[in-house]
Amino acid sequence: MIVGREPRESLLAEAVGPVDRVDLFLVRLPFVTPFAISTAVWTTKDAQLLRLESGGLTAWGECVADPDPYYASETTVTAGHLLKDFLVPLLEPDITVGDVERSFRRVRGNEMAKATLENAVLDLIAKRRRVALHELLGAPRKKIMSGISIGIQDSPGALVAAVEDAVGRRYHRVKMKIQKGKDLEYVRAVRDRFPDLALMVDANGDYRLDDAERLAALDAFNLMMIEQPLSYSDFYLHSILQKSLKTPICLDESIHGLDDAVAAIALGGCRILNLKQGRVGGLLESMRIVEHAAVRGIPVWSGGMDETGIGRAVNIHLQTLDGFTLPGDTSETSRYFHEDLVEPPVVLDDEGFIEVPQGDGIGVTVVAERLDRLALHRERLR
Ligand code: OSB
Ligand code: MG
Repeated sequence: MIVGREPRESLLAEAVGPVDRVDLFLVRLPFVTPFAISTAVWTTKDAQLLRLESGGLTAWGECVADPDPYYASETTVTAGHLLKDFLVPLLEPDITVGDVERSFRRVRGNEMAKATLENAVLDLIAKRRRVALHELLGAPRKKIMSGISIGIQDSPGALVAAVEDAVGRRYHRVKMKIQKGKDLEYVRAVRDRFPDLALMVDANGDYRLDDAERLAALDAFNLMMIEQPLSYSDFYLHSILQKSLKTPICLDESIHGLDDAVAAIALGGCRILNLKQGRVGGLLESMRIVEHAAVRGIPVWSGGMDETGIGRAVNIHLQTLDGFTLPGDTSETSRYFHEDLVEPPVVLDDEGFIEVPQGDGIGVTVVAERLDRLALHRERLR
């Protein structure tokens, strides 16, 4: 396995170097169609972007926090506050990547804000070394698998139509969002139409342990997994629920770092992990989780947060690591946005695979004119 300790240790020892200028942008990109989960409906993607400038190089980090606390407790505003007042001030010229992580430990929680700065620092270091981000992480170039997350629809018929479209585009697996009452009938409609489709559901915590029987009824549909059926902060009740389900439970919201992954796996609270690098504080912590899960035989896949092309590129580079054994929530750009911030867009090849962007660092370029037009707010931090 290439994913090992050595590249990470040389990476941890690398100096961040002088950063000449730091800017924070709040952008808003309209979605092609609204995206509904059990707790929220989003019509736009709002994101904080952090830009570092150093020795003629420009590096980016995208924060995955939403404008509301309906998926996670962090929001665009809290992340902006943490970056401006606590995290960016820690960037001293002589600190190393390892020092950045260590200095972050004093700041409790706020993993999404931390990941934003870490992403930008790693993009900068990769660009300075003139390597792609995946090389910096120690993984060889490869195509990655695609997957699509389909929001809650108004009727089973509308859902089947959306799944038909996804299958036609050759996505490797389809995830459908469910909530209490919009579950069995919807899953049955999709399963009847596509008996062999790699299919899973995501409840975003809409159920309680009392609903165990209703959830067990999903066992009849040969789902790959049920993602986050119970509370966003729980592993223990998930471990009880898992005992009464044949379908594997996958945790998303509950996992904020390696310690959570260790505990959830040890308890039997999940048999699969959705790893969102932004939710666990960045790429370095993601690498630790991937290694730990691999040793425990727990499959890992990369989740998504409907990112712009910046965060999407990071997720793609990350998935070149061994240990990402299942298709993730990485879809083509055109399913989210008519116009993204970056070039080139993500596309699927005719077998549904995604190429890692070419070029140094994240390998995509932010189009200045689009950034100007789509920014709601900008602030120079240094
Ligand atoms: O629960 O995985 C989730 C998007 C926003 C917030 C939470 C989730 C999602 C997705 C979409 O499922 C994943 C994507 O296409 O990026
Ligand atoms: Mg989820």
